[in-house]
Amino acid sequence: MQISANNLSLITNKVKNLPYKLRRGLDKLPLIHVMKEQAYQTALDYHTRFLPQLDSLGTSIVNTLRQEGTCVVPIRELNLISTNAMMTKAFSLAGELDNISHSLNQAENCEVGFGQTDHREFPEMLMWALESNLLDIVENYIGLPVLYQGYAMRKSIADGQYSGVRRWHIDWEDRRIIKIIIYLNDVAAGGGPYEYIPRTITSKAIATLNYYNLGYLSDDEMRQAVLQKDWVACLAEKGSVIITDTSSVFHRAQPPTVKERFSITFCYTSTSPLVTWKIPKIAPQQWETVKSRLNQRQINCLHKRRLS
Ligand SMILES: O=C(O)CCC(=O)C(=O)O
Ligand SMILES: [Fe+2]
Repeated sequence: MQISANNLSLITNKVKNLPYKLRRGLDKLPLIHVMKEQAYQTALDYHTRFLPQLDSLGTSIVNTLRQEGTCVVPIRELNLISTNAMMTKAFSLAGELDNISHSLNQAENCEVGFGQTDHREFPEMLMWALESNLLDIVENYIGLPVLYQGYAMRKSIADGQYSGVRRWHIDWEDRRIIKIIIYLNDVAAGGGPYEYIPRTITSKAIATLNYYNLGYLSDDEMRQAVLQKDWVACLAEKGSVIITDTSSVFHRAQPPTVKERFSITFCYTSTSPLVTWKIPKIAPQQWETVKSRLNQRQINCLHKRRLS
Protein backbone atom coordinates (compact mmCIF):
# COMPACT_ATOMS: atom_id res chain seq x y z
CA MET A 1 0.00 0.00 0.00
CA GLN A 2 1.36 3.44 -0.88
CA ILE A 3 0.74 6.32 1.51
CA SER A 4 1.08 9.89 0.35
CA ALA A 5 3.05 12.42 2.37
CA ASN A 6 -0.13 14.51 2.72
CA ASN A 7 -2.14 11.66 4.24
CA LEU A 8 0.60 10.90 6.68
CA SER A 9 1.10 14.47 7.84
CA LEU A 10 -2.67 14.86 8.27
CA ILE A 11 -2.71 11.85 10.58
CA THR A 12 0.50 12.70 12.44
CA ASN A 13 -0.79 16.24 12.97
CA LYS A 14 -3.94 14.90 14.56
CA VAL A 15 -2.14 12.53 16.92
CA LYS A 16 0.88 14.62 17.83
CA ASN A 17 -0.83 16.35 20.74
CA LEU A 18 -2.03 13.12 22.34
CA PRO A 19 -0.25 11.92 25.48
CA TYR A 20 2.74 9.57 24.92
CA LYS A 21 1.11 6.37 26.13
CA LEU A 22 -1.95 6.79 23.94
CA ARG A 23 0.25 7.71 20.98
CA ARG A 24 2.43 4.67 21.48
CA GLY A 25 -0.70 2.52 21.59
CA LEU A 26 -1.93 4.08 18.35
CA ASP A 27 1.47 3.60 16.70
CA LYS A 28 1.15 -0.13 17.27
CA LEU A 29 -2.09 -0.34 15.27
CA PRO A 30 -1.14 -2.30 12.13
CA LEU A 31 -2.25 0.33 9.60
CA ILE A 32 -0.55 3.23 11.36
CA HIS A 33 2.55 1.13 11.94
CA VAL A 34 2.80 0.21 8.24
CA MET A 35 2.27 3.83 7.16
CA LYS A 36 4.94 5.11 9.53
CA GLU A 37 7.41 2.43 8.46
CA GLN A 38 6.86 3.30 4.80
CA ALA A 39 7.38 6.99 5.42
CA TYR A 40 10.52 6.18 7.40
CA GLN A 41 11.97 3.94 4.66
CA THR A 42 11.20 6.56 2.00
CA ALA A 43 12.94 9.23 4.07
CA LEU A 44 15.99 6.98 4.59
CA ASP A 45 16.23 6.19 0.86
CA TYR A 46 15.86 9.84 -0.06
CA HIS A 47 18.50 11.02 2.36
CA THR A 48 21.17 8.50 1.23
CA ARG A 49 22.36 10.90 -1.49
CA PHE A 50 22.96 13.69 1.04
CA LEU A 51 25.04 11.69 3.52
CA PRO A 52 28.45 13.29 4.15
CA GLN A 53 31.67 11.44 3.23
CA LEU A 54 33.47 9.86 6.16
CA ASP A 55 37.18 9.41 6.81
CA SER A 56 38.51 5.98 7.79
CA LEU A 57 37.86 6.47 11.53
CA GLY A 58 34.28 7.60 10.87
CA THR A 59 33.68 4.65 8.54
CA SER A 60 35.00 2.19 11.07
CA ILE A 61 32.86 3.69 13.89
CA VAL A 62 29.68 3.53 11.77
CA ASN A 63 30.45 -0.07 10.70
CA THR A 64 31.05 -1.12 14.30
CA LEU A 65 27.78 0.53 15.35
CA ARG A 66 25.91 -1.33 12.62
CA GLN A 67 27.42 -4.70 13.55
CA GLU A 68 27.96 -4.49 17.28
CA GLY A 69 25.76 -1.54 18.32
CA THR A 70 28.52 0.06 20.40
CA CYS A 71 32.13 1.15 20.06
CA VAL A 72 34.68 2.71 22.40
CA VAL A 73 37.34 5.24 21.35
CA PRO A 74 39.70 7.52 23.27
CA ILE A 75 38.38 11.06 22.90
CA ARG A 76 41.63 12.40 21.37
CA GLU A 77 41.22 10.01 18.41
CA LEU A 78 38.06 11.85 17.39
CA ASN A 79 40.29 14.84 16.65
CA LEU A 80 37.65 17.45 17.48
CA ILE A 81 38.88 21.00 17.92
CA SER A 82 36.54 21.85 20.82
CA THR A 83 37.36 18.77 22.93
CA ASN A 84 39.60 20.59 25.41
CA ALA A 85 37.04 23.33 26.10
CA MET A 86 34.21 20.80 26.47
CA MET A 87 36.18 18.47 28.78
CA THR A 88 37.32 21.38 30.97
CA LYS A 89 33.68 22.40 31.39
CA ALA A 90 32.61 18.78 31.97
CA PHE A 91 35.19 18.30 34.75
CA SER A 92 34.10 21.53 36.41
CA LEU A 93 30.44 20.43 36.29
CA ALA A 94 31.48 17.03 37.69
CA GLY A 95 33.08 18.92 40.60
CA GLU A 96 29.78 20.73 41.20
CA LEU A 97 27.87 17.44 41.12
CA ASP A 98 30.26 15.99 43.65
CA ASN A 99 29.22 18.74 46.06
CA ILE A 100 25.50 17.95 45.76
CA SER A 101 24.54 16.03 48.87
CA HIS A 102 22.75 12.74 48.53
CA SER A 103 21.36 10.28 51.00
CA LEU A 104 22.47 6.70 50.56
CA ASN A 105 20.03 3.78 50.56
CA GLN A 106 17.42 5.69 48.62
CA ALA A 107 17.01 4.13 45.22
CA GLU A 108 16.05 7.40 43.53
CA ASN A 109 19.23 9.06 44.79
CA CYS A 110 21.77 6.61 43.41
CA GLU A 111 22.15 8.58 40.18
CA VAL A 112 22.87 12.25 40.83
CA GLY A 113 22.36 14.75 38.04
CA PHE A 114 21.45 18.41 37.71
CA GLY A 115 17.78 19.35 37.99
CA GLN A 116 16.19 20.98 34.96
CA THR A 117 16.36 24.41 36.51
CA ASP A 118 19.98 24.17 37.70
CA HIS A 119 21.64 24.54 34.35
CA ARG A 120 21.23 25.88 30.90
CA GLU A 121 22.97 24.42 27.86
CA PHE A 122 26.58 25.63 27.80
CA PRO A 123 28.37 26.94 24.69
CA GLU A 124 31.28 24.50 25.31
CA MET A 125 28.90 21.53 25.19
CA LEU A 126 26.92 22.80 22.23
CA MET A 127 30.01 23.57 20.11
CA TRP A 128 31.41 20.08 20.77
CA ALA A 129 28.11 18.28 20.20
CA LEU A 130 27.68 20.10 16.89
CA GLU A 131 31.21 19.71 15.50
CA SER A 132 30.91 18.82 11.83
CA ASN A 133 33.10 15.71 11.97
CA LEU A 134 31.02 14.32 14.81
CA LEU A 135 27.73 15.15 13.09
CA ASP A 136 29.03 13.40 9.94
CA ILE A 137 29.40 10.16 11.90
CA VAL A 138 26.03 10.51 13.64
CA GLU A 139 24.21 11.39 10.41
CA ASN A 140 25.72 8.46 8.50
CA TYR A 141 24.59 6.09 11.20
CA ILE A 142 21.11 7.56 11.71
CA GLY A 143 20.66 7.93 7.95
CA LEU A 144 18.56 11.08 8.28
CA PRO A 145 19.07 14.73 9.26
CA VAL A 146 20.09 14.77 12.91
CA LEU A 147 18.54 16.29 16.01
CA TYR A 148 20.92 16.99 18.89
CA GLN A 149 18.72 16.32 21.93
CA GLY A 150 21.11 17.61 24.61
CA TYR A 151 23.43 16.27 27.25
CA ALA A 152 23.13 14.89 30.77
CA MET A 153 25.82 14.87 33.45
CA ARG A 154 25.72 12.05 35.96
CA LYS A 155 27.39 10.93 39.12
CA SER A 156 26.63 7.28 39.78
CA ILE A 157 26.89 6.57 43.50
CA ALA A 158 28.77 3.38 44.48
CA ASP A 159 25.91 1.83 46.46
CA GLY A 160 25.33 -1.27 44.32
CA GLN A 161 21.60 -0.52 44.07
CA TYR A 162 19.57 -1.75 41.11
CA SER A 163 17.12 0.91 40.00
CA GLY A 164 16.16 2.93 36.91
CA VAL A 165 18.76 2.81 34.12
CA ARG A 166 20.85 0.42 36.21
CA ARG A 167 18.53 -2.36 35.02
CA TRP A 168 18.43 -3.76 31.48
CA HIS A 169 16.38 -1.85 28.96
CA ILE A 170 16.20 -0.51 25.42
CA ASP A 171 15.63 3.21 24.80
CA TRP A 172 12.79 4.34 22.60
CA GLU A 173 13.50 8.00 21.81
CA ASP A 174 13.74 6.99 18.13
CA ARG A 175 14.30 4.09 15.70
CA ARG A 176 18.03 4.83 15.75
CA ILE A 177 19.66 6.75 18.55
CA ILE A 178 23.24 7.70 19.18
CA LYS A 179 24.32 8.25 22.73
CA ILE A 180 27.88 9.37 23.34
CA ILE A 181 28.92 8.63 26.90
CA ILE A 182 32.22 10.15 28.03
CA TYR A 183 33.79 8.79 31.20
CA LEU A 184 35.14 11.55 33.43
CA ASN A 185 37.07 9.10 35.60
CA ASP A 186 38.70 5.70 35.00
CA VAL A 187 36.00 3.02 35.04
CA ALA A 188 37.21 -0.41 36.18
CA ALA A 189 35.26 -3.44 37.48
CA GLY A 190 32.92 -2.25 40.25
CA GLY A 191 33.06 1.31 38.87
CA GLY A 192 29.64 1.23 37.16
CA PRO A 193 30.58 0.78 33.49
CA TYR A 194 28.13 1.10 30.63
CA GLU A 195 27.15 -2.48 29.86
CA TYR A 196 25.45 -3.74 26.71
CA ILE A 197 24.49 -6.85 24.81
CA PRO A 198 25.72 -6.94 21.21
CA ARG A 199 23.20 -6.19 18.53
CA THR A 200 22.51 -9.65 17.07
CA ILE A 201 22.28 -11.21 20.53
CA THR A 202 19.93 -8.39 21.59
CA SER A 203 17.64 -9.12 18.61
CA LYS A 204 17.36 -12.78 19.62
CA ALA A 205 16.84 -11.81 23.27
CA ILE A 206 13.98 -9.43 22.34
CA ALA A 207 12.21 -12.39 20.70
CA THR A 208 13.02 -14.83 23.53
CA LEU A 209 11.85 -12.42 26.22
CA ASN A 210 8.97 -11.05 24.15
CA TYR A 211 10.31 -7.64 25.16
CA TYR A 212 7.83 -5.26 23.66
CA ASN A 213 6.69 -3.41 26.77
CA LEU A 214 9.84 -1.25 26.99
CA GLY A 215 10.28 -1.78 30.70
CA TYR A 216 13.27 -2.61 32.90
CA LEU A 217 14.58 -6.18 33.32
CA SER A 218 16.47 -7.70 36.22
CA ASP A 219 19.75 -9.59 35.81
CA ASP A 220 17.89 -12.86 36.46
CA GLU A 221 15.43 -12.11 33.66
CA MET A 222 18.29 -11.23 31.30
CA ARG A 223 20.18 -14.42 32.21
CA GLN A 224 17.21 -16.42 30.93
CA ALA A 225 17.82 -15.04 27.43
CA VAL A 226 21.53 -14.16 27.26
CA LEU A 227 24.53 -15.94 28.78
CA GLN A 228 26.42 -13.66 31.12
CA LYS A 229 29.59 -14.12 29.07
CA ASP A 230 27.84 -12.16 26.30
CA TRP A 231 27.23 -9.09 28.50
CA VAL A 232 29.86 -6.54 27.55
CA ALA A 233 30.99 -4.09 30.23
CA CYS A 234 32.85 -1.08 28.80
CA LEU A 235 35.78 -0.84 31.21
CA ALA A 236 37.82 2.11 30.04
CA GLU A 237 40.01 5.01 31.06
CA LYS A 238 39.00 8.56 31.85
CA GLY A 239 38.31 10.37 28.57
CA SER A 240 37.01 7.27 26.80
CA VAL A 241 34.06 7.83 24.52
CA ILE A 242 31.38 5.18 24.21
CA ILE A 243 29.32 5.59 21.09
CA THR A 244 26.23 3.41 21.24
CA ASP A 245 22.80 2.95 19.72
CA THR A 246 20.71 2.46 22.85
CA SER A 247 17.62 1.69 20.75
CA SER A 248 19.30 -1.40 19.24
CA VAL A 249 21.12 -2.94 22.18
CA PHE A 250 19.98 -3.99 25.62
CA HIS A 251 22.03 -1.85 27.94
CA ARG A 252 22.29 -0.46 31.45
CA ALA A 253 24.58 1.50 33.72
CA GLN A 254 26.01 -1.34 35.80
CA PRO A 255 25.47 -0.48 39.48
CA PRO A 256 28.83 0.69 40.85
CA THR A 257 29.94 -1.12 44.00
CA VAL A 258 33.53 0.01 44.50
CA LYS A 259 33.90 3.49 43.06
CA GLU A 260 31.48 6.14 41.82
CA ARG A 261 31.33 6.99 38.12
CA PHE A 262 31.18 10.50 36.63
CA SER A 263 30.08 10.76 33.02
CA ILE A 264 28.45 13.01 30.49
CA THR A 265 26.04 11.68 27.86
CA PHE A 266 25.19 13.45 24.60
CA CYS A 267 22.08 12.26 22.75
CA TYR A 268 21.19 12.42 19.04
CA THR A 269 18.17 11.17 17.10
CA SER A 270 16.58 11.93 13.76
CA THR A 271 14.70 15.24 13.50
CA SER A 272 11.38 13.40 13.96
CA PRO A 273 11.97 11.35 17.11
CA LEU A 274 9.36 9.50 19.11
CA VAL A 275 10.46 11.28 22.28
CA THR A 276 12.17 14.63 22.75
CA TRP A 277 14.32 15.35 25.79
CA LYS A 278 13.05 18.15 27.97
CA ILE A 279 16.33 19.94 28.51
CA PRO A 280 17.27 23.48 29.36
CA LYS A 281 18.03 25.76 26.43
CA ILE A 282 21.06 27.98 26.07
CA ALA A 283 20.80 31.50 27.54
CA PRO A 284 19.70 34.04 24.86
CA GLN A 285 22.87 36.21 25.14
CA GLN A 286 25.12 33.14 24.82
CA TRP A 287 23.11 31.89 21.86
CA GLU A 288 23.96 35.06 19.90
CA THR A 289 27.72 34.36 20.15
CA VAL A 290 27.36 30.63 19.55
CA LYS A 291 25.08 31.15 16.55
CA SER A 292 27.65 33.29 14.74
CA ARG A 293 30.07 30.32 14.93
CA LEU A 294 27.60 27.73 13.59
CA ASN A 295 26.69 26.92 10.00
CA GLN A 296 23.13 26.25 8.82
CA ARG A 297 23.46 22.48 9.09
CA GLN A 298 24.57 22.78 12.72
CA ILE A 299 21.67 25.12 13.50
CA ASN A 300 19.24 22.69 11.83
CA CYS A 301 20.41 19.99 14.25
CA LEU A 302 18.69 21.93 17.03
CA HIS A 303 15.22 21.76 15.48
CA LYS A 304 12.64 19.05 15.31
CA ARG A 305 10.90 18.40 12.01
CA ARG A 306 8.25 16.12 10.64
CA LEU A 307 9.31 13.11 8.55
CA SER A 308 6.93 13.83 5.73
O1 LIG B 1 25.13 5.75 31.42
C1 LIG B 1 24.97 4.55 31.18
O2 LIG B 1 25.81 3.70 31.45
C2 LIG B 1 23.68 4.12 30.48
C3 LIG B 1 22.48 4.90 30.89
C4 LIG B 1 21.36 4.71 29.92
O3 LIG B 1 20.60 3.80 29.99
C5 LIG B 1 21.22 5.67 28.80
O4 LIG B 1 21.93 6.68 28.75
O5 LIG B 1 20.37 5.40 27.94
FE1 LIG C 1 19.13 3.80 28.29
